[in-house]
Amino acid sequence: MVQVTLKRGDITRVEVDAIVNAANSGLRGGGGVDGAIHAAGGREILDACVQLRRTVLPGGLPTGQAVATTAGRLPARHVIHVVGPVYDPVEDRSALLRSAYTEALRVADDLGAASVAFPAVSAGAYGWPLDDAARLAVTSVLGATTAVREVRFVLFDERTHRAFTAALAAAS
Ligand code: AR6
Repeated sequence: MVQVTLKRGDITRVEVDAIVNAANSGLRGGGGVDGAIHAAGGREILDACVQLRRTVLPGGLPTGQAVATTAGRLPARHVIHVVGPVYDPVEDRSALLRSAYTEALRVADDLGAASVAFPAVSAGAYGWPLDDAARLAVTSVLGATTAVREVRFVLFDERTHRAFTAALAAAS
């Protein structure tokens, strides 16, 4: 089974095989963790994203899906871009958030990645309530069938770290 660890910090500094980016469908960069990854990783990541849009993803990366690029100057070898759902208080979109995690792990398997770091997908600009985002993240990873050995959730602030700590305790 995959080993899950939690860490507070900046995902761009983490030395794992692949880090996951909470991207948008256009793959053109943005704010939050997406902005941080592009800023730290350099132009090579954006060039790879533009190339994907020109070739296999002309309509963009659909919500709940994942695709890999180079990690440019980052210590990780790959960036796996996922698009989490925008939170909707009326429509239950949790299956799409679960899918962002499991699809990222599927892409990690294709890459042969043994260690993967995730941010709290959809828990920032996309407005997902933090406790529920943490629960869905942890249970999706623990329930996934994958060859990835280590998943590290890298949480940017104390509040997010606390929510993930509680979710992991509840799931274990
Ligand atoms: N390392 C780890 N986590 C981070 C970092 C970092 N360097 N920077 C921010 N976070 P968000 P979303 C946390 O908004 O909700 C972008 O503009 C942040 O505190 O980055 O999926 C994209 O282009 C929060 O806990 O992603 C999309 O348009 C978590 O990462 C949109 O935002 C996710 O927040 C995606 O929104």
